[in-house]
Amino acid sequence: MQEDRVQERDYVADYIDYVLKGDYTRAEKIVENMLQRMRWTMADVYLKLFSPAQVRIGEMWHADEIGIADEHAATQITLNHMARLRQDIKPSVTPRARALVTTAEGETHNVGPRMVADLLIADGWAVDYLGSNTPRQAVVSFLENRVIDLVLISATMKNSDIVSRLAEMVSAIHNLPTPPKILVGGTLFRENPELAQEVGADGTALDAVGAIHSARVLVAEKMGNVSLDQYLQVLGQRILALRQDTGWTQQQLANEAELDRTYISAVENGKQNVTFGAILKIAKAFHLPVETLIVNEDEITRM
Ligand code: B12
Repeated sequence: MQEDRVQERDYVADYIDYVLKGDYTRAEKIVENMLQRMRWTMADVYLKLFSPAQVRIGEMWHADEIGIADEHAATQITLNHMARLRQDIKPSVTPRARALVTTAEGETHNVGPRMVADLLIADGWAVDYLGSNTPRQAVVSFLENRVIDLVLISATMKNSDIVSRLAEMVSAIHNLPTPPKILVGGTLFRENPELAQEVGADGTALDAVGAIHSARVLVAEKMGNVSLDQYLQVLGQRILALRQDTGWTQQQLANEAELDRTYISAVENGKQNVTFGAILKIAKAFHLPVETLIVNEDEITRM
């Protein structure tokens, strides 16, 4: 255990050394070693390798030990490694929900929010990532044109302008006709978690893994507002549309799915609390993967 921790520290030190020298390949070998030999998850690599390295490199710049160009070049290598790991994630066919990740207006620290966005993607979310420093009105307009379940806002700097603009952004988002939930995080909130409530957010979390957990909880709460009837309605309409596209009668679909015609009729009318077994049979009859028939909240709120 003690040895593992020493080893981890050594890897972080080596990784910092390589990225500061611009040695992408050796830095990549460390990442691969963590994933393959040490069996680390992507989240482990983000939190136990990239995060401490990023903090140390930033601190070196803040302490005048390296120049800003050295810091930028090193940070870019880490962002490239993250992009490479992100490429390996197979996006979910039926996303858990849709999230928007952004920073507070005026905030430029962008590695933390990128980590949060990537781990959400790995957790099966559809994610719109805006990077850093998007004006608050632009974020709100973006939300007006999309169905987003959760907005995650990252903030690092204590600057009072940033905090007040962030509170304004949160308030404008809450005033949207179908407001998404809002999670805030980053160094600012880690140091002062009560601030999350003060700016009007629905929650906060200490790190990117905590962010994923809180994101799931908030969206589950929001989903709780959607009734079973609404789910069944959307599912019924989807099955009806598929049947009509195929040119089948209800009886033909019933035969193919080995179900009763009256059952199919009730399903299409959103009146049947359909079992998962029946959904499987219907998907099979259409030669479609079962995910095609799983309804997510986006479609319900769009109705
Ligand atoms: C790296 C760094 C930089 C880099 C940024 C590189 C980049 N592209 O991001 C550089 C060197 C460029 C930089 C610049 C500056 N920095 Co700086 N920087 C840091 C440092 C050392 C680490 C930040 C970091 O990247 N951490 C690693 C990431 C992965 O962690 P994280 O951001 O905390 O994110 C994690 C969690 O918080 C969470 N999370 C993040 N976002 C979200 C969102 C949600 C919704 C949730 C739930 C969770 C979550 O998940 C992440 C992973 O677990 C911190 C000090 C520190 N020790 O934190 C100072 C620090 C943030 N910087 C600071 C300052 C002041 C600046 C400058 C303004 C300095 C200046 N005088 O110019 C400039 C800004 C430049 C500009 N043009 O705006 C101050 C902020 C002080 C304050 N509280 O106001 C700090 C705290 C240093 C200090 N002690 O004074 N900085």
